[in-house]
Amino acid sequence: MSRKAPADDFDPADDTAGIGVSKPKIWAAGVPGVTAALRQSYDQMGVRRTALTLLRVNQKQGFDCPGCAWPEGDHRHVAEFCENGAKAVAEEATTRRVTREFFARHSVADLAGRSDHWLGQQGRLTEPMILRTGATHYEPVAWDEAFGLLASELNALDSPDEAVFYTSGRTSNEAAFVYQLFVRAFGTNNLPDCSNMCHESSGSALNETIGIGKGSVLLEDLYRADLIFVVGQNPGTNHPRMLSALERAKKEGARIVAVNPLPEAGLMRFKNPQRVSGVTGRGTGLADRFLQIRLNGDLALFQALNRLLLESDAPDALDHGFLAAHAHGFEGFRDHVLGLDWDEVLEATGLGRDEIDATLGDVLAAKRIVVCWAMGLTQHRNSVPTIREVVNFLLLRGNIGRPGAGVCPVRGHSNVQGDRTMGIYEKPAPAFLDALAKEFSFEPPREHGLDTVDAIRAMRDGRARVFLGMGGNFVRATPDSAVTEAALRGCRLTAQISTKLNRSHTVIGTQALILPTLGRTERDVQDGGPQLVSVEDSMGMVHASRGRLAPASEHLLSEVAIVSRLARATLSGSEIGWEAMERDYDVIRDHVSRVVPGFADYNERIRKTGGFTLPHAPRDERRFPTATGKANLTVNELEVLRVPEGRLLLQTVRSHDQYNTTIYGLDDRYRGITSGRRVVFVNPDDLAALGIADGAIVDLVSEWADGVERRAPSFRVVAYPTARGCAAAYFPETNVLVPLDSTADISNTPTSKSIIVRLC
Ligand SMILES: Nc1nc2c(c(=O)[nH]1)N[C@H]1C(S)=C(S)[C@@H](COP(=O)(O)OP(=O)(O)OC[C@H]3O[C@@H](n4cnc5c(=O)[nH]c(N)nc54)[C@H](O)[C@@H]3O)O[C@H]1N2
Ligand SMILES: Nc1nc2c(c(=O)[nH]1)N[C@H]1C(S)=C(S)[C@@H](COP(=O)(O)OP(=O)(O)OC[C@H]3O[C@@H](n4cnc5c(=O)[nH]c(N)nc54)[C@H](O)[C@@H]3O)O[C@H]1N2
Ligand SMILES: [Mo]
Repeated sequence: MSRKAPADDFDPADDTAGIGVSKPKIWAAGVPGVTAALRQSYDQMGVRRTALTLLRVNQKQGFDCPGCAWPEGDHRHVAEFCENGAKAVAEEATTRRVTREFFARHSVADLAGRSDHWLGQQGRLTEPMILRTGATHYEPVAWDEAFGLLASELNALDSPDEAVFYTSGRTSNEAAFVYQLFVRAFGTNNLPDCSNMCHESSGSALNETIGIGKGSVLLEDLYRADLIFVVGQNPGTNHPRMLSALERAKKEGARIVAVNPLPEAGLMRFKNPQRVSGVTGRGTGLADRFLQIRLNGDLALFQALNRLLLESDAPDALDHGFLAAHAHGFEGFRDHVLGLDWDEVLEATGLGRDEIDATLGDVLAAKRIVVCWAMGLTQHRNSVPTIREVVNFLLLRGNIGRPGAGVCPVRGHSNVQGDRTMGIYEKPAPAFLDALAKEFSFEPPREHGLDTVDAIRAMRDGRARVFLGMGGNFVRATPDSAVTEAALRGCRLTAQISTKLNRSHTVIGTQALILPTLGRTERDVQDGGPQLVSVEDSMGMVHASRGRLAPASEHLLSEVAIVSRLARATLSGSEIGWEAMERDYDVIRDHVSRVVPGFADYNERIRKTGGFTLPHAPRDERRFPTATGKANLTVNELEVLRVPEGRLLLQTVRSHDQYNTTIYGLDDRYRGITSGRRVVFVNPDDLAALGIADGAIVDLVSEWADGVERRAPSFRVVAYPTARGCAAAYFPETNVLVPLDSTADISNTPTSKSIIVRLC
């Protein structure tokens, strides 16, 4: 077997050696969840700090959990946190520190050889650091010098479009608003963000079909639904609080259909750790029906359901009144779907016709239907058509714009939706730019900027030379690791605004900066006094977040302060009131209230308990602000993704012990994995057909049109009940396998859930 090292990994063979494998779990949370969370919290921050911090998560006067974007209900439990929220908090509130002595001890080359897990375990960053041209070690730098360097490199570019300004979705509304303002005042729309790799496909599909790129349901709608689809999502790990909502929905009478190639523990059965019965009892069976679909089979499934609805002789199969009044494109859609080929449907989905017919029975019995989804739908080449077909499905029975029904893309990062609302977008709407121009008396650039994939191409080709990251871990989250690493190394300067050490501090340009910042859990005090920030959850609810802990170091600046000072250093003579905004975030919110629709009286409403809900025309008024003025039914071609003989379709997923590129630990409890991450899950029948033994060590090699060999070495094969032909392995170790040019049509999202691989 080949041992060619990937561009960026520590010794993979060591990692594979100690992996333990046991039977996957069929239920989620309960006692092991709570104990696992508390163990990690005590470990990172001690008992007293754990109690103080975790009691503040998602409380009405507390801070917003940095774990995920699932909304908080009105009736919060005393401890409205979940195992993985607790881990996210512990990761940030840790008492471990990365100091100047640490950087003196470890050269950049040394750090680059460490695992992601090790880097994250070192603790919080404490002061700004610089890597000067030709140096081997980071050294401390004064904030002013750091801003001066960034400013001079930015101003030395031939064009503002040679700079890339990335954002990860933890950034508050206030920081996001000043950041995009700075970037546009500097002169570019190069604002790629993690959304480009995440729910961009949802935004593209929803904008076109219903006129707004956001979900149309509130928590109450889930409780009123008769039928809830959970498609391409693993809430037991990634949105644990959603399980409580699903449990309640079931109690109120909803049926749940889970659509997934993997029988994820949380979808099958759930024990609620917030209730005593959940700790001791058998828990709630969640999914009433589990459709074990093949990867990328969802367009076929929903189109098949749509065909069955069109052909059904049940009198209320279609909501004719709704379609006549609110929908556009029915005839074209109908003619297309009636031509659907059943053989292709069965091939693409891997499901039996009886399963699809039975699901139609669920659908016909349900007056109100919600479809929830996450990365399983968004990271394929045909993701936008797939999500459009989900919208078709809901529209046919009038399931958008009434209680208990609608689209529910479940967002990832805790403020990824708010960042977009605040203007973090490479393709800003003209109306947004007009409002910005009017409010701040400047002419923002109109030309579209670079998204994540195009930003990598631009850096690779020397068209972009300065990179600034507002949070996140760009080099590790992005596809085609070898290409991306070379792209960043080609920059003149890479700078990261971060809370924790990560790979993006070690794969760097000629010069590099680490700009350490406050996290959600910490007090943010400016000259104008203590500040609050705000975030928007997955359901368009905006609420305040107030950190309570003392900052990890006295040298940290808030994200708002960093942007404000950078703007003053870079934009000489700028007439925008950067200092006033930094002094008092109310000033930022006043600006927002005049620029962004839905934010009138922002300062007043954000201080009301529970915050406020943003308007959503389809949800609130059954109004669809699309090009046609109606909800658009669309025609989506079904192309079956065929995998050549001897190959598998690989999806890259999260383990239970990670937050994107942050690795909390090396176990994936629900899937029965301990002490390691380099595993590839394969159906036992596929293993038999391939002649590979359970437990074998293999390399994963991806095969793509460009003929380049992309290899991730040394994975332990785990026989696992995944759909036939479909394998799974963890990201980010497998990002090296995702070709940069393999992206979703329209949204340009990397196809992280459908990579053709061979095991060798
Ligand atoms: N603890 C924790 N919480 C998190 C995160 C984290 O890393 N850790 N990340 C946050 C972020 S940014 C995000 S975006 C979300 C991600 O939340 P998820 O989308 O739940 O995350 P993934 O691990 O990518 O899981 C994708 C799921 O879709 C299924 N799937 C894959 N391909 C297909 C397909 O073609 N069809 C169908 N039907 N299913 C498919 C997989 O089997 C898996 O269950 O979670 C957020 N919350
Ligand atoms: N192969 C594959 N690739 C994927 C995915 C996949 O499923 N498969 N998923 C994609 C998805 S959905 C997403 S969202 C992206 C995630 O991409 P990113 O958002 O770029 O990555 P994260 O790992 O969430 O970023 C973690 C870093 O953020 C910093 N950080 C944490 N909190 C804060 C804060 O409050 N402020 C600041 N300034 N910094 C902070 C810390 O330094 C930490 O190391 O990855 C994408 N990449
Ligand atoms: Mo995400």
